[in-house]
Amino acid sequence: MHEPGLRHLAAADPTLAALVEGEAQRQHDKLRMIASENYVSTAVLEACGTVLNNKYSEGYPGKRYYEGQQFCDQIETLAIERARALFGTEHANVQTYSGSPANLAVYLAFMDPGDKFLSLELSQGGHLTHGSPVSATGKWFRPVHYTVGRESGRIDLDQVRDIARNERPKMIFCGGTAIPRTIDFPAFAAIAQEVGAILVADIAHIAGLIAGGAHPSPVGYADVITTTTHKTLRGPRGAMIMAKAEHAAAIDKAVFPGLQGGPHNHTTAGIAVALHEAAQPTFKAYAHQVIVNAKALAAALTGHGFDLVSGGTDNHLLLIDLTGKGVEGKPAAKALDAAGIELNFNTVPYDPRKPWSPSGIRLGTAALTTRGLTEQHMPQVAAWMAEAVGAVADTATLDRIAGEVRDLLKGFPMPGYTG
Ligand code: DSN
Repeated sequence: MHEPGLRHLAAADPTLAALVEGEAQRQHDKLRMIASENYVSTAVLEACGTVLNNKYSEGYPGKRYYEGQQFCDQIETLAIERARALFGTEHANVQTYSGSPANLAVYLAFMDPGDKFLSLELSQGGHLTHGSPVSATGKWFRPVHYTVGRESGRIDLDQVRDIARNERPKMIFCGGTAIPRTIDFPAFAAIAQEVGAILVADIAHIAGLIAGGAHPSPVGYADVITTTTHKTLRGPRGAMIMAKAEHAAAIDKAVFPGLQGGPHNHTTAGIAVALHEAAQPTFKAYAHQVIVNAKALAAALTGHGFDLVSGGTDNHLLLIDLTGKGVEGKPAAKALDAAGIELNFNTVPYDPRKPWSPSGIRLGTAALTTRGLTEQHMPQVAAWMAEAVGAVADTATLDRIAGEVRDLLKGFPMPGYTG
């Protein structure tokens, strides 16, 4: 059963309540390995489901356009202060609705239409909002891209420097959605400084690892840091922008009134709770275990003949080229889902196939680590994955694996679900 309970929802709208209960059960029974997902705590769920939903708060604490902010001001201030303390930043804006609006706000703060910026191309591990041609950021601004090495699968900082020197971008993005290796923030900062660009670190995927001291921090190197709050950071669906003090006014003005109206106070409260949780010693242990698990899984998958982009991982994320397995990413992802192992099909660098039917899969260990799985379980996870990918049309095998996954997960409680 879902926790907090859905008593009132079940009475008012049994159809919807049943769907939510179904999703809770699904999340409990599956090995959730979508690299950008996690399980939030029951405390975060409670904070997000409060009367804070009822309140408009356009503006910022102490300067609002609506009355009645006696508590919302304190809640937002708490979230800001916790973000600043956890990451050690001078400024934090906790109002952006999610990662894409957060990045858009950064463009609004620093760029004019047609201005040039440098980023990792989406198909190489970047993000839609880092200048993909289908994104407003690719239509309204002029992206130039760096890539990863064809053989190494890693960002080539000499190439980044060469492009930056030739193109003189106004902004440089580092970070993305499918980067299994440590981001060298000092090197990016040196390049940005040399060409007079604003350095933006999009740490959406690794924010929790940074907060837990398991990945180097961009603080002190990047001018601006954007992050979602719901991936390794294990908070609600939302985002934050952190920045050096000199950029605070530009960022705040871009978020409100530049792009958004009222902040979602219930989400702000959930973010405040998640930041408090992330400041505890147990979260440090969690962040390190995420990486231990990812490395153990990488080693075990390599043993099963999987081809990992860059040869492994430094963080929570694995990107796998399935070409050598003779299976495309999408049928593999669907077979794995049927086998109780949830991940996403994904392009790999230099993929000859298209994003809707790419050559690879992407997975991460943030959620299964929240459930309590350790490196001891990773050889079994890899064995299930190898068997499922080798049996994409064999429903009986996939069903059997799904049952084994369910059996294993019975021993690992899920926040938000009481069984
Ligand atoms: N869609 C997110 C991810 O899965 O990485 C990024 O926005």
